[in-house]
Amino acid sequence: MSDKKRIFSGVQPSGKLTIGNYIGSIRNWKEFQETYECIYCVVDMHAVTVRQDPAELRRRTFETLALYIASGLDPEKNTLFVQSHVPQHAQLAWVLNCYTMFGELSRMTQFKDKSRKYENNINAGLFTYPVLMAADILLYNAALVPVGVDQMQHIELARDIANRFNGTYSETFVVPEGFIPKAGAKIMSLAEPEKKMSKSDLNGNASVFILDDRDTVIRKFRRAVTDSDTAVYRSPEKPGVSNLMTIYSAFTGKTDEQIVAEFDGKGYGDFKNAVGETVADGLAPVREKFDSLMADKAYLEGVMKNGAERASFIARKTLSKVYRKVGFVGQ
Ligand code: ATP
Ligand code: LTN
Repeated sequence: MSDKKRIFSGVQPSGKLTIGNYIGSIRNWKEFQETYECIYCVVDMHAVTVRQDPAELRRRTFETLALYIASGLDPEKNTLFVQSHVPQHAQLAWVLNCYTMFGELSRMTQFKDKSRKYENNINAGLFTYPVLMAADILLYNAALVPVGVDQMQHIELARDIANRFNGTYSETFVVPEGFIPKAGAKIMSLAEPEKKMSKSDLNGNASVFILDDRDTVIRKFRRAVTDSDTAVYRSPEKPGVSNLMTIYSAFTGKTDEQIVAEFDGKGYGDFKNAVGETVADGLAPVREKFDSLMADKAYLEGVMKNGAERASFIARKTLSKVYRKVGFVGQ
């Protein structure tokens, strides 16, 4: 076993992944593969906190794994696996539930948002979602958790749970840190730029999906909501344009000054076209790789199986330590 620090992160297979997921999360993960021991999970158990069609969930689980690989994660260098394949996640989550307060969970903004959105299905899993997430992270003693900014509150809670457990017993868990990308930690909706771009948005023009074809990507950017001005610059009064600048910068590496200079005197039409074409070009190789991976299910199954074996090795050790500390009789 290496003595590199560990990284853990995950994405729910709950819909088509957006460029928000890509820029804020997955595409940054490959940078860690040489310096950390990286574990990336497809969190299917989190996905069922919202109703899922079973056949679709199964297909999206494969798709999410394929997107991890297509985005540059090498399955030899990273442990890639599916959450439900490693039962220790649920087992640790149960124990951690007993070290998490009702009040803490009630304050989670994601729970409040999702309760509003799915008012007919405010189930207990939706409420304890952050505890399962804490279990994901603590099971592997991950030091760093790369996520978009919306997940920071959950990571803070995972830290509190780890500290509480460590304080009650003795040093058991590594207390994890969140890692937010410098740029693009929160990509906003193209239709309502005050809202986060989300894979479950019901408005088809709000989100650009990683697997959208070229014409669709360009069309969605052309329709992006901006404002009545024409000048391209970043400002709190221009959330739509600012968001497009963030996306353009994420795909080109250009600074705000360079973008402002590039579109000086050109207007929004040219700017939106340039963003659309750049994003479409940037996503094309990911889509190609994705298509070839999806054509080989057996390969993906092999990656999952191998990943689950590697993950289980660590997970079993942590869980048995926890069971011992809380006083369960060993077998
Ligand atoms: P849902 O709409 O189903 O809640 P989501 O699009 O928010 O899903 P998640 O699976 O919850 O996606 O998140 C996966 C990762 O992508 C997380 O690290 C999250 O922080 C990041 N992420 C999600 N949306 C964005 C966004 N708009 N900008 C930046 N990062 C994002
Ligand atoms: N809740 C996360 C997905 C997730 C996760 C994790 C991320 C589940 N478990 C552990 C990082 C580490 C989200 O992105 N919505």
